[in-house]
Amino acid sequence: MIIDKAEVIVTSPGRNFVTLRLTTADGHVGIGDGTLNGRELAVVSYLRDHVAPLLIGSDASRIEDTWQFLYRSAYWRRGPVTMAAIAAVDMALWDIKGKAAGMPVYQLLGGASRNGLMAYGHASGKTNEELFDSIRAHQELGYRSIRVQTGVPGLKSIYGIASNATFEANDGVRYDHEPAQRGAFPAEEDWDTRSYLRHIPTVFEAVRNEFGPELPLLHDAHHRLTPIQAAQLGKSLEPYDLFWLEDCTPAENQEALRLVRQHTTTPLAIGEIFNTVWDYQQIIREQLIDYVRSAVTHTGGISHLKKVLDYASQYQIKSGMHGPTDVSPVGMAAAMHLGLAIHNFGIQEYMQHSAQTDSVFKQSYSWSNGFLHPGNEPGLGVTLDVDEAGKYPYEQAYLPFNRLADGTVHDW
Ligand code: KDG
Ligand code: MG
Repeated sequence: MIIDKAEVIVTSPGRNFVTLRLTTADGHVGIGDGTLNGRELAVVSYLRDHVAPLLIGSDASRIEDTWQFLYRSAYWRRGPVTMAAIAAVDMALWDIKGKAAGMPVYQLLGGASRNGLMAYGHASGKTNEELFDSIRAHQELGYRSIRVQTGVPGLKSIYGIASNATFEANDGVRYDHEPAQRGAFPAEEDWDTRSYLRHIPTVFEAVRNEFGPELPLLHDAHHRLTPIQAAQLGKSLEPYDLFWLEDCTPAENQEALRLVRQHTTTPLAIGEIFNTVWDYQQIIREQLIDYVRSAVTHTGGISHLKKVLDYASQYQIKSGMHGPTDVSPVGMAAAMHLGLAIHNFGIQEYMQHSAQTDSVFKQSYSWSNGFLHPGNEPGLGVTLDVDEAGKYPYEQAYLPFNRLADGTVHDW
C-alpha cells in the first residue's frame, strides 16, 4: 500500500473545506479533513508544501509511525495548523486501512460499544419566543439534547444565533449556522459580560418552565468569561440542571478551572480549540472538566484523539466531540467511528451540513431518532465528488471578533 498521490482539495459549498486525498499504487483512496475555519489556506500550504512530498513512496498501512514521523520530524510541535494537517493525513490513512480490510473504521478501533451516538443540536433565537420555536423545530427533527443560545438585551449580535434557526429541512433550506463570514475582514460584534451574566439564567428558567425538567440542555459561553465570572455563571445555572456548560473560560491557563470547580457543580466541557493531549494534561488529571470537546479534525486525527480520550477515561471524563459545520463530513464521520468504538463516549455535537455541502461529500452516516451512526461502508464511509467540489472555489472568510463598549477587543 505505497502512497503515490497526495492531493489537497479546497472547496467552498457554502463554506470552506480542506480535504487531503491519498491514493496508493494498488488503487486505494483515503480522504481526511484538515479544515481550520478562517485559516484554511495555512493548512493547505502545510499539507501541499511540507507534508504531501514526504508521503509519496511511504507505506499507507503504517498509521502510527506516519503520525509520529510528521509530529516529531517537524521539530515544531503542536498548534492548530500542524495538528489539523496531521489529522487530515491520519484520517486518510484510517480510511485506506478500513477499505483495504473491507471494514468500517470503528471495527478496526475495537468494534461498536453502543448502538448509536446521542447527538445535540443548536437551538437559538434573538428572543425567548424565537428560541422556543427553534427548540421545537429541533425536537421535531429528532434531537433529544439541545444547546441553547440567545441574544442578550442591548447587544446587536453575539455568537451562536443562527439567521434561520427553525431548521426548515424539508424544503431543503437547512439550519446551517456558519459564523465565518465571507469577505476580506472579520465582522465586528459587541459584548458585555454583566448583561450576559444577568440574562442567561432567566433564559434557562424560561426554557425549563416551557419544556420541563427532562430535556438535556447545553450552553456555550464561548471563552468570554474570566474564571470568577465563569464560576458565577455555573452557580447561577445550577437550578436548571445543564448537561454541560461549555468553554466557560479560554482554559489556556488550565489552573483557572480549579477556581470554577470550587464554586459550581454544573458539568464543564472544554477543548474545541485545544489540539494535543498536553492542552488537557492538568485539567484531566485534576478532574477539572467532565467532557473533552476536541474534534478529530483539530486534534491530530483519530490516533491522537483516541489517546486523549483513553487518558480521560481513567478519570471518568467523557467525549463531547466538536461537530459544528466547519468540521467537514469527513471529520464528522471520523468522530462517529471513534465515538462508536470508545467506552467513554458522552455526546456528539451535530449541526447538519447544508444540501450544497452534502452534494460534494457523499456520506454513509445516518441520523435517526436523535442518534447518529457512521454506517458500515469500508473505511470512513464518505466520498468526495471532485467535479462537484470544483464548482465551489475557495472564498476568503473570517470568524467574527468582539469589541467591548469602550473599543477593547474581547474574546469572541
Ligand atoms: O469555527 C468556530 C466554530 O467551530 C465554533 O465557534 C463552534 O463553538 C462552537 C461550537 O461549540 O460548535
Ligand atoms: Mg463551542
